[in-house]
Amino acid sequence: MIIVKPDAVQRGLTGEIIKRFEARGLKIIGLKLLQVERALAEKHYDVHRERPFFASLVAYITSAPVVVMALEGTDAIAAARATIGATTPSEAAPGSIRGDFGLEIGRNLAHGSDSVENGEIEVANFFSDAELLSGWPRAVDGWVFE
Ligand code: D4T
Repeated sequence: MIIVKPDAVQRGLTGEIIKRFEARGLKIIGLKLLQVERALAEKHYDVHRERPFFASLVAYITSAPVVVMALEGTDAIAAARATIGATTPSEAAPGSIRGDFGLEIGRNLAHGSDSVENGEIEVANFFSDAELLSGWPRAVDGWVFE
């Protein structure tokens, strides 16, 4: 589960960010623009509820539209998180989304699930079953997956 966060949408980086996951071979099975409501933001970041940055994190993610994306692929979690880069953009490797476009942790452009289990929970929080096209036959699959 990927979130193109409000700063990335506002900066016109949505296409650039989607492009990187697509080019890597990850398969899009869900994609939409929405404004995250406070209740969903608090649920999404529930593990950080007691942290001092929780309020600003919720304010940030609800501040403008986001683009959410459900992806499938080999080692999709590790691949997507490497494509996004380290949580603190000033420390993220050049070539990663955060390393190429960001500086501050509070404007770190994109979210990627940190486990398959959390990914499935997050996808269910953001998408209905009808909005997901798992298993659609992509023409290049045989050239991406062995
Ligand atoms: P997300 O969840 O946005 O993909 O980020 P990460 O997986 O890379 O990082 P995380 O879960 O540790 O943090 C979630 C979110 O909280 C913000 N944050 C985090 C912050 O503003 N200050 C902090 O000190 C930390 C640790 C940034 C990402």
